[in-house]
Amino acid sequence: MASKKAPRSLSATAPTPKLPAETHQVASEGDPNLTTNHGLPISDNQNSLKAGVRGPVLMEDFILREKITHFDHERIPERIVHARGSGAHGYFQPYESAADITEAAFLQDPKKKTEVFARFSTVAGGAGSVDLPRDVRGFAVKFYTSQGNFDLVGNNIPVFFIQDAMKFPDVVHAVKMEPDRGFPQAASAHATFWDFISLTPESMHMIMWAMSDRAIPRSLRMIEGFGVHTFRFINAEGVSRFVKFHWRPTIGSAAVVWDEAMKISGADPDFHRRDLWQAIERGDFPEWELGVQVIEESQVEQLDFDLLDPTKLIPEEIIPIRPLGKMVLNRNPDNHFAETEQVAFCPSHIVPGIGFSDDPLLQGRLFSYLDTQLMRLGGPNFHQIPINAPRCPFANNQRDGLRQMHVHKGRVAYEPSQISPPGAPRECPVHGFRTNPEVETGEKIRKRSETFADHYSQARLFYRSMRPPEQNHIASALAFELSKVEIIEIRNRMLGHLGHIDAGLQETVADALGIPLEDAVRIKPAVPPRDLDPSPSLSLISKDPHTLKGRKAGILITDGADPDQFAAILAALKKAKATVDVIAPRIGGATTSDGALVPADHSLTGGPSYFFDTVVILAAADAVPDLVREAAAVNWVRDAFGHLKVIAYSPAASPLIKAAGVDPDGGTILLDAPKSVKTYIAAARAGRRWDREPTLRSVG
Ligand code: HDE
Repeated sequence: MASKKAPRSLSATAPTPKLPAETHQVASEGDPNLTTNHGLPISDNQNSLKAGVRGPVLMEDFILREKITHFDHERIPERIVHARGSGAHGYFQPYESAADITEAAFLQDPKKKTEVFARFSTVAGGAGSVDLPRDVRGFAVKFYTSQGNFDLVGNNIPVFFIQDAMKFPDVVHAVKMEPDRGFPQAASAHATFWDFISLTPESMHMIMWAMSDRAIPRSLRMIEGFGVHTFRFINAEGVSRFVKFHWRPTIGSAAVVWDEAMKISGADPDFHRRDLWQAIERGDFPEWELGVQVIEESQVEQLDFDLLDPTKLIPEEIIPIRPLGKMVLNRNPDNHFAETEQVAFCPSHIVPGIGFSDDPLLQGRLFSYLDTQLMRLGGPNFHQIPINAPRCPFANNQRDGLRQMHVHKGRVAYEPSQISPPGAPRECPVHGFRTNPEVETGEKIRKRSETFADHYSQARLFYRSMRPPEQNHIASALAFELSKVEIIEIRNRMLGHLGHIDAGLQETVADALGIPLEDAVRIKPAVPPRDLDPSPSLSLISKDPHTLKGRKAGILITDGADPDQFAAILAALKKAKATVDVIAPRIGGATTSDGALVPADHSLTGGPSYFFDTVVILAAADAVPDLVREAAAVNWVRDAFGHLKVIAYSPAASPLIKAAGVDPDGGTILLDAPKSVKTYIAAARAGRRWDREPTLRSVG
């Protein structure tokens, strides 16, 4: 901050200079002095003040005390849910005007970009937990529109565990680490979660999603996002329609397999955060298309469920998604704490043209988020933190409070006023936000609507819309999670629910758990489940775009490898738009047969094959015996095969392939001819070898 010279004398006619507008800016680059927080230049930042070089530290050391005190206060309460998040800046741009359905300013002009900040998160774990637990992912976007901030605070799953906000603290307490023992961290595989779930039939649809591959995404760049609740769009004529928000990644969605997720969590707890950061740094900007399912008021009665029930979705096959525009994330945060940690999303932040529905879960959220930010960010001025501040002008008569950063001028902080200066803030009847005028009647009552009572039909719809590998994964996930529940009655009760979803699923899980089917608790559904038409658009495998774009290949290379083969593979992968990392037995790199050094991105132990979507092994005959003896090398190949990846290998690497127990199939490509590079790329593009899975795992 540029220092200003103090006036020599102060008098009634020469008032003290006023504070510059941005007094909270940190020092600029041209001002290298290290100072205390109060501007005192510091002469020594290495040593505390002591009585003699070997003597005690003096209480007088106000510089040490200021530094340590600040440090002691560097953490704020973490979010009770969604504590671990990764964020990025970017913009949203509409494809065309959506004026026919909404007057929201940011959806009118295809030439206008609106700044956004997105934060992706896991739900159950703490801020320092891992990126790849089985969990829902938060997908929150703040649009800094010309009419104020619009926060679309969604998840990567379109439905939720519960129907009423009253149950939220319960479901969260159940999934979080158990309060007496303080574990497990970031995991739903424990008794309290399944105890609650097995007594909460409305959660069954969400459970199918949470046990599916959606809960272990390959990358944050590849998750879909959903507003979950039904919202409203209102156009300039005041016509209101219901909408459901959808985000679709333009590179498609993909997941890891469970064994990979567990291994990645150990090898790189920041797997997703790093991936997002690196993609943006290299200019490979993640993109999502925003769309809405639009439901006319007249269509509501035709739906076979209640639009206000957040445990239900509308299959795209019934109401297609209307694309609205694209979000591009093109800038990493400058500071994780200042931006990603302090960003405060509130579903109540909406703009003219968008409205709420009476979904009781949404209604509860409208209260909860403001309340949590007051606590988390220390008071009512959190909107002044740069990441939260609207980019459009904002003014009102709210004043003071903890952490007030603005120096409001004048004597009038109210309205109406005869003496307020010209330009003082006034309400705006024309452009201002107006609540959609809905007629509400009814008795005051604590009761769930009967239209919310069908808890199994859509769980069944989801399960039956999955392809066989995806169904197997759901069964495996249920068996894994329930195997961690030591209370037999809870397992048996869950089995009872599964019977209402799908008899085959119930049987597979019972078998995997080693529980006789007769032990399943008999549960009487409030409404008997129905068979709905499957929705293929819910299956990730059915929608797999078969691309290497945005995917990552790992090339394991040894000394003496063929440089031409390396160059050919590298070029082909890059042409297919994959990112490539090189792995060598040692981090110093590998020297190919022509004496050139290929630098390594990872050593063998630092770059396990589960970091990559597809792998290549380019080994020279001399180097292979060492690899075959090396557990890390054998596991590298064994894991790649076990995780259903396409593997290409030079003929000399065959003994390693054999040592890893690989049974060659269409996904193992021997690089024995120039055209085999092409074969490899085609196979890698097709993605995981689902046909291999039944040969490797009993459930999947
Ligand atoms: Fe949240 N939720 N939530 N939630 N939620 C929070 O707000 C809450 C729900 C979601 O990256 C908290 O700032 C209640 C559904 C995301 O900062 C808290 C209910 C959906 C994020 C809160 C729900 C979400 C949060 C914790 C039931 C998907 C992270 C810290 C009535 C549509 C946003 C905070 C970020 C965060 C309350 C249910 C999404 C405590 C009471 C449904 C993505 O206020």
